[in-house]
Amino acid sequence: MASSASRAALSSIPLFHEKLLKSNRILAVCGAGLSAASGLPTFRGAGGLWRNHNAVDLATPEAFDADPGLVWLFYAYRRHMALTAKPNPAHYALAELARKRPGFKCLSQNVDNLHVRANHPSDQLSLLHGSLFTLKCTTCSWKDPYNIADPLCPALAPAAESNPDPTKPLPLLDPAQPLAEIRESELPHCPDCKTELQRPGVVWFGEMLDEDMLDDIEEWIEKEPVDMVLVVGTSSAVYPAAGYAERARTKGRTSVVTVNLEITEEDWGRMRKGDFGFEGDASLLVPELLRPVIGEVKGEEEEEVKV
Ligand code: BV8
Ligand code: ZN
Repeated sequence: MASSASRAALSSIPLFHEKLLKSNRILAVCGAGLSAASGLPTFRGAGGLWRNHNAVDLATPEAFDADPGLVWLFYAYRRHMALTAKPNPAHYALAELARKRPGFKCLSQNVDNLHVRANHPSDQLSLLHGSLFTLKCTTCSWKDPYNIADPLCPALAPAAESNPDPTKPLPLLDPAQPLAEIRESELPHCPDCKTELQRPGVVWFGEMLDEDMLDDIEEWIEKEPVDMVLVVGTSSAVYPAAGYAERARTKGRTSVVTVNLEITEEDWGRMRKGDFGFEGDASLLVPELLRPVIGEVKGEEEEEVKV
């Protein structure tokens, strides 16, 4: 159990800045909490339920096979939300850190494309679980790397509707409101093999992550000791993402830094000497924590996304 003295050290911004200024090899592992301030729901808490479905249950090949219309409506809704959202100062701060620290690599579990829209250098960004805006064939190798059509097709138009009456839940989200049945023939099909359905280019539970990306990350971690790991807005419950912070730790050298709205007693108890914990909103904390290296974060203009 971290004593109050050590708790003070664990959450000392001046001590953190001292370590940051000496850190060249920095890894970040980000989750849904990073995009919370952009208005996107997280998986735990209220955002974890879509209609009366657990988001995690819909993010599986089994759910797609069972009801592709429902799963496509779920993803079409998240595409719409992510398109109408904007990167927040934490996304821009991490992008600026990448420009200022060539030894910085950002691993993100988020599929909302906000890192890319915040101009995060692509060679220092690994989107572990893919993107809502990549489309794939369920069967052949056809892929559309960047598609922001909203709605994607007429049958998915309910997901792109804005809420007529903000005092009431969006009908689409109201489990009491039955959903119009969507026939498979109405869903987007692969332009190559024509017969098979398109699917969102995200990694579903039980599916492997991209091998080349995993090898690239392993190589990066192996190359040299890591000075700091920033664990931002994640419940660290999904693997392999949740394993990277400790995987990158070199005893006595690496500071693991937790930035989260809620840091549990257990989390504090797991921290080691030289680690840090900062409790609060990532969009406020990350720019402040990185200021000695990145300066003031300006809400930069979004550049056209280049694929
Ligand atoms: C795989 C894309 C090989 C789709 C996602 C080892 C042990 C146990 C299980 C496994 C294991 N290895 C593999 C598994 C199985 C499984 C897994 O990890 N299961 C878990 C549930 C135990 N992993 C897989 O299936 C992976 N594939 O391993 O393949 C294989 C295959 C079969 C069998 C063995 C091996 C694929 C996992 C990827 C799944 N796809 N997303 C989509 O998005 O729809 S995961 C998805 O959920 C997200 O990408 C993310 O990863 C996760 C949600 O977690 P977070 O992002 O952290 O969000 P959460 O809401 O949980 O937490 C938010 C946090 O933010 C909270 O802490 C909160 O306090 C904080 N917060 C909130 N607001 C703020 C904030 N912080 C700061 N500021 C704020 N404002
Ligand atoms: Zn195909």
